[in-house]
Amino acid sequence: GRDSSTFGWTRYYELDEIEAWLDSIFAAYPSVTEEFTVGQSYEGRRIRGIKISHGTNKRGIFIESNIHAREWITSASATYFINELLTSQDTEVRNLAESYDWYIVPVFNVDGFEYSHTKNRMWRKTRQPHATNSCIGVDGNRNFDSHWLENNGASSNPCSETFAGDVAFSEPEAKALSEYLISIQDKFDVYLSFHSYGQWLLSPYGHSAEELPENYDDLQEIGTAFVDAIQNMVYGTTYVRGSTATTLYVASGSSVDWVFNELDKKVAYTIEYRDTGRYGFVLPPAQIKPNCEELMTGMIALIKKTNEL
Ligand code: ING
Ligand code: ZN
Repeated sequence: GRDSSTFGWTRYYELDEIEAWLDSIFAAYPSVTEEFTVGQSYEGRRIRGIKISHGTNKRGIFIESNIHAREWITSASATYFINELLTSQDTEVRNLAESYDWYIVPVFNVDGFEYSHTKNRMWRKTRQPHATNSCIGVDGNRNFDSHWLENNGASSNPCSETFAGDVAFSEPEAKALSEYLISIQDKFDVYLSFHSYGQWLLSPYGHSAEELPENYDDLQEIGTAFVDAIQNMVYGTTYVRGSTATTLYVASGSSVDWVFNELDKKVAYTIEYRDTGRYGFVLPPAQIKPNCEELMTGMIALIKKTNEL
């Protein structure tokens, strides 16, 4: 329902419901939350974010979620994570909440997300029409200006699901996020991009399987901590960690590669949530909570290991 007091994690919500819940969060936690605006989508929606901060000058962690419209588990995970940071009594979660400034964008591709709820459940891209082709939308995670359209992992065909756009940052959403991230670049040093599905924790690079980043070993070690922590939970869910291009596929122009390469944020990951293909993008609502519990456990381990290295 529209009443945000009934919000939970036993079903998926539409954009207006998520936004109403966000408003209720800002109202309930005025001293530790702050709203920010990334920018405007093609269709004119505001791309909203929440900053959660328990004091000044904490290091920041940025979470971008639902860049791909049909990956509904990602915004459910982001709202769960926000709720945990604000309400959990668990020592490790409180420590996470109070030791960092959190910047979280629960629904980044707002136009596509709305379209996936109202018209086409399997929609992935943005919703900006092409100038000359009747196909609509760009893959937001191929539109960033880092090795843009460099290889076969991104397409120059407007009808492709991985269309990179006619130029880098052709999409107002990607352009706005890049500008927002530049504006706060000295305030954060960890970047996470939420996707589904496949149960992977993916580090840079996406653009090349031949080239590995200089801190690859550290990224692998942090990844192992995340994967092991989740494996040891009662659900026994197996995640696999590795570089994006060597573990999943080559894909250039992603937000994570751009943040890693252009903003020099050397702890940057893509999380690919449940499952491994049985339900795929249409993950049953009964799996939302288990998936989110795995995120909490994995995140605690990931941040802990990042601080050790
Ligand atoms: N997967 C990501 C995609 O954009 C990815 C994988 C991550 C590619 C980071 C490149 C860089 O294709 C999904 N499921 O969207
Ligand atoms: Zn995705």
